[in-house]
Parts: sequence; structure tokens; C-alpha cells
Amino acid sequence: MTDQRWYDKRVTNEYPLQAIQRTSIRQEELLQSKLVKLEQNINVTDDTLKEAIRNTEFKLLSALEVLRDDLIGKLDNLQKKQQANHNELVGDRQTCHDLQVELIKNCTNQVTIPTSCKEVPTKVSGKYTIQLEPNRNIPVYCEQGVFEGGWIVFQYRFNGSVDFFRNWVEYRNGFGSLDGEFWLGLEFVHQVTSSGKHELMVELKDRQGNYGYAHYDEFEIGSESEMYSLKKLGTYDGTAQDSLSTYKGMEFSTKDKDNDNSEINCATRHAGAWWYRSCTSSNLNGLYKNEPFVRSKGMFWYNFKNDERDLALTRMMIREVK
Ligand SMILES: [Ca+2]
Repeated sequence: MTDQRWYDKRVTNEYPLQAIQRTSIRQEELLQSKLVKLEQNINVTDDTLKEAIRNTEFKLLSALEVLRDDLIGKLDNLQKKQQANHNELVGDRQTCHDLQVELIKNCTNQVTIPTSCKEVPTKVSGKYTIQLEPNRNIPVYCEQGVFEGGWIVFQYRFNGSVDFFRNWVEYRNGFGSLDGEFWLGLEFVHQVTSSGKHELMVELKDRQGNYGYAHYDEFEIGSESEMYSLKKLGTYDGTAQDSLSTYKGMEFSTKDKDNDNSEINCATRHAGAWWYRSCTSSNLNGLYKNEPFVRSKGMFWYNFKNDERDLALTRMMIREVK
């Protein structure tokens, strides 16, 4: 073989190798380049993902903050409302308490019971409750229309519907009805008249319609142990004349308790109950409509017409003097 031929052959043999090498290098470079791009892409994707996560986190945090602020705001409002409700409740309680106090005050004022007919604020005659002493209330009939009113009526007779010929206990405790005829009771009259100065008014009407009154500016009867004596009787004035002063100091007598000065039983004789001496010129608790007429047994006030005529109406009442 010639040299030229060897050379050609060598060149011919070597060229494909180099070409392969170059191709390989290019491919490697290409691959490298793709790898780099891939890495870059991965990095970009990674950054994008991280960015997205950060954004999401930020949005979530922002949303949570908004939610938290909203909740805090709502809670705050709720607390304010609760406080307002509480304040309102406290206010309502106070109002309720004030109303209660006012109500109790009004009730107390309303149930303030007069201690006498004179303390009754109206001018209307009728039944009232008066307070003799704390926690002791007594129903009475108050006469408010005559002699300037304020009178406690303790004896009233006008139609004979109630029997007045009764015993000591009944005269002590009282009988009849405040709606009709009645005797209020010696014990009551004693307690009232001994509690302070009182005056006495006696009203009469005969069967001819003649009216008269006897007024005494002081009146008091003693206790039961004093036999409800006519302890004090002041000065008389009036139109019926005086038929009572004679008996001042006398004890009260009933048919079953003879305290008079007579040998006989004056209460039985006069069919009544009174401060008999021996016996009497007045008998307002005698028989009503004394028929058939029996002398001295009816209701009479002798000095009214100077006889023992039957009376059609009698009323005895007391009033405190201040
Ligand atoms: Ca006697």
C-alpha cells in the first residue's frame, strides 16, 4: 500500500469517529441544556408554588384576621347589649322597687284608720272603722251631718226592732246592728270617754214629732269595776231640758245587776237599764212603744215635756273635745 492510500484510509477511518464524538458532545450539550431548562422550570414551578402557598397563607391569615375582628366586634356588641340589658334590668328593678315603696306608702296611707268619727275625713254619716288603740279596730256608726258631725253614736232607737230589756253582759258588750237599732256597749263607751275629754249629745223625738236635744259638754263613764258609773257629766245646754244631771255619779244598773239606791230593782221597774238612783226621770233604754201603756216602763225623758211620754226616737252619741 502506498502512503497516500494509507493516509486516505486512515482519514476515512478516523472521520466517522470524530463525527460520532462531535454528535455525542452536541447531544450531551443538548441534554445538558434541557436539564438546565428543566431545572429552571422546576425552580420556576417551585417558586410559583411557594408564591401560591404564601399568597394562600396570606389570604387565609387575612381572612382569619377579618373573621377574628368580626367575631371580636360581635362579641363586643353582645357584651354591650348584655351590659345595656343588665343596666335596663337594674333600672327596671329600681323602678319596681320604687313602685313597691310607693304602693306600700299609698296602702299605708289608705289603711290609716281614724281614731274617732271626728277624724273621719268625709261628711257622710254611716258605718266606719275607728282604731281605739293599735291593732284594735272597732266598727261604729258616725253621725257626720248634725251638730258639725264627728259623733260616735252609741245608742240608737227608732223602730222598736231590737229588744233593749237586756242583762248586764249584753249592756257591757253591746247588741243590735249598726244598720238598725243598737247599743254599742258600756265597755266601749268607757274606754273611749276615759281616753280623753268627750261631750255627750242626746237627741229625742216624741210620737207627735216634737224634736229636742240635750247636750253636755263633758261625759265619761267609769270602768266595769266602777259599775260603769256616770263619772263625769258637764254643763247642759239644749232644747230637751236636762233629765240626766241628777244621776251623775250613779252606777249603771240592769235587771240582773241592781246598783241603784232604791229598795226595789229600778231596772225591772222601768223595764230598762240606766244610771238609776231611786229611780229616774230618764229611761231611754225602756220599752219601745210601751203598749199597753204602763207608767214608767217606756222610753222617756221627763223634763222634755214634763211627762213620761213614749218617745219614738232616741239617739245618744259622743264626740271627743280638743
Ligand atoms: Ca235597788
